[in-house]
Amino acid sequence: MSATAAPKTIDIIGFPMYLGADRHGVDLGPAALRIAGLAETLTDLGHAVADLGDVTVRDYAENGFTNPKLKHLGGIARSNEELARSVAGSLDNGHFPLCIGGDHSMAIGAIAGIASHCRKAGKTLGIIWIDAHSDMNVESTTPSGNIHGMPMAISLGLGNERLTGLMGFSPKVAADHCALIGVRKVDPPEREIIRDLKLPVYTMSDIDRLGIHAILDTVLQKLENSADHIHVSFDIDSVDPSVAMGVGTPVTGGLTYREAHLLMETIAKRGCMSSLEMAEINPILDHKNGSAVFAIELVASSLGLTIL
Ligand SMILES: [Mn+2]
Repeated sequence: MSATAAPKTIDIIGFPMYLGADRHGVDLGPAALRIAGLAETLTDLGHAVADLGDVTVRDYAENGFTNPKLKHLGGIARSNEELARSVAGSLDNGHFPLCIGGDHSMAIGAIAGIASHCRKAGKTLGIIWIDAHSDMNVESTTPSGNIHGMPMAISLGLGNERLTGLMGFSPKVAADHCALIGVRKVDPPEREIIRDLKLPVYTMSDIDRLGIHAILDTVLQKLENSADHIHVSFDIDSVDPSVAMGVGTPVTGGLTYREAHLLMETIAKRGCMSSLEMAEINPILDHKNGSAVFAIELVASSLGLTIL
């Protein structure tokens, strides 16, 4: 294997969360990635890797009351608090946090931790969000009540205070410092919020027309000029289900195998990524752990693996 990225000290943090998806399967994602050799692959690339284990996930009862528009709020909030502290600690130590999920509600805590570190260090946060969905729902718009459809909105300061208020401040990031890539499934009220915020969204149609490389070039140039810490939140459902079938919420018409790799290779080449999440791997819906193997290839591409 050939590596180009500067060696990092990588902290793997598992987030075996399923409450945000309201069904089991994605909670096995971190185990699937470990079994497929995540730490070994990154060590082979020359990085120092420490596996910090998993954040605790428990479905805490809310005094017998469950809000159908914010399912499992208590458990999700508590686990994300723990994740946020762990991620912030990793960055404060000068390490690179790699969060592995688990459903995409993981981004609530990961981004809260990153934003908290940035705030202390006087850095501006930029986020590249790679996803089939925009994850911009709030309590009043969600069709399912599943919190994994809300983390982008929550990071922008929209939604339930228990989640937006993690680490004691909100919003975590400015809309202008985000870029959503690969989007193809947006609920009508989400469209309005995206328009109101002028949130930069690159849909699959944009990728068809302009090409993934040109889009990423624009995004990275803008973020490199406006942010000091670039976080990548990768929802594996951004990739076409024909490439990765073991995902939480599959949507046809996604990134091809090569588009996904080129995206991650380009990020690696620019050397600008300071933290990464890999979310929504569901080995129950998979075949021979292929989606976890593929996800590890993508992580490796973003951290320096090259063809030559
Ligand atoms: Mn997502």
